[in-house]
Amino acid sequence: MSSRILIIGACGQIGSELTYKLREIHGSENVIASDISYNNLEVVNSGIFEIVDAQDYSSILICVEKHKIDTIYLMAAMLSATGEKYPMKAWDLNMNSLFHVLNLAKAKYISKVFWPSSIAVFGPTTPKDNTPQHTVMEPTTVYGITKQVGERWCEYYYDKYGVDVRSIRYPGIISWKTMPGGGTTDYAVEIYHKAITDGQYESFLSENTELPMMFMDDAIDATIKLMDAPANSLSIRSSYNLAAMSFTPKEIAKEIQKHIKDFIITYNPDFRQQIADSWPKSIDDSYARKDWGWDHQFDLEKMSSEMLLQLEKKYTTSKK
Ligand code: AKB
Repeated sequence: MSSRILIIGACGQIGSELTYKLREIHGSENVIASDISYNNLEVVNSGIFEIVDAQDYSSILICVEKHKIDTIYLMAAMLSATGEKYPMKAWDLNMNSLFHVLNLAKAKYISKVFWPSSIAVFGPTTPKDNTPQHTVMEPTTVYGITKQVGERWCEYYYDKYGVDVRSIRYPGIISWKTMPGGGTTDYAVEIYHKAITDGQYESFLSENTELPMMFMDDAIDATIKLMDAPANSLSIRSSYNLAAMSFTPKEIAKEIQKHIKDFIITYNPDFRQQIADSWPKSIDDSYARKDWGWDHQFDLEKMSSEMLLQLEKKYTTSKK
């Protein structure tokens, strides 16, 4: 029998692409997309869509019962930059939604949960290079605090109640279909759009700020691999470190210039610089590679070619 899947936060950057991929694998009728509003019409019109408020237990439960859901991907969250502007809202959204889904699993309405964590769980006291799976974690953003606390609760629900919850610490995710919103790594998506539309980009991070990043196809592949892995192969029930590449604004600009010769980058760091400075430069993801066979496909060069090709097509079609 195919899984019956609910994606909460399906209109967002990762949720939207996860919806498309899971529908390819499990069939459109088995994958229900949901969000708080109809803010991504491509997703809304692509299959079954429900309005679900991630902060309202009964809103999720009604949808779970109506569609006989057994697996939830909880993709709704407030990210690092927006979280600093609205600390209590970030805390409420990120924590309430997680508790609701974990409690649904504890009460056996569903049997499996995916919940994304982030490199934001790390802080200024964490070793910056090749950051290990188990290390000092003193996050300084509200978003990072919610992710670190969330990881502890995931492990707790697994240990105490046998809840099959699985998680990845995503690095910055780069994609061309849906824009990210409110993150510190968003510059690495904006830069490709601006390269095509304006031939220039003003970076809100300084030129040598190195951060761990990943192309969307790899992020989706990792998520599905982790969810498909046999439960007894998983040694981490908090959240897995995951890596593909690391680069700086200067390095990504250089790569873009190979395709768009006259592309210009300027730097005007804002409050997000401090957030980026608190995060690792690179990640050791050997547990993910050993436990469930993780391997990335995209480096900076391959990702840049794909981003520019797809965005070029997208902007040309939208002009017609
Ligand atoms: C952010 O920048 O807040 C996110 C993340 C690294 O989790 N992209």
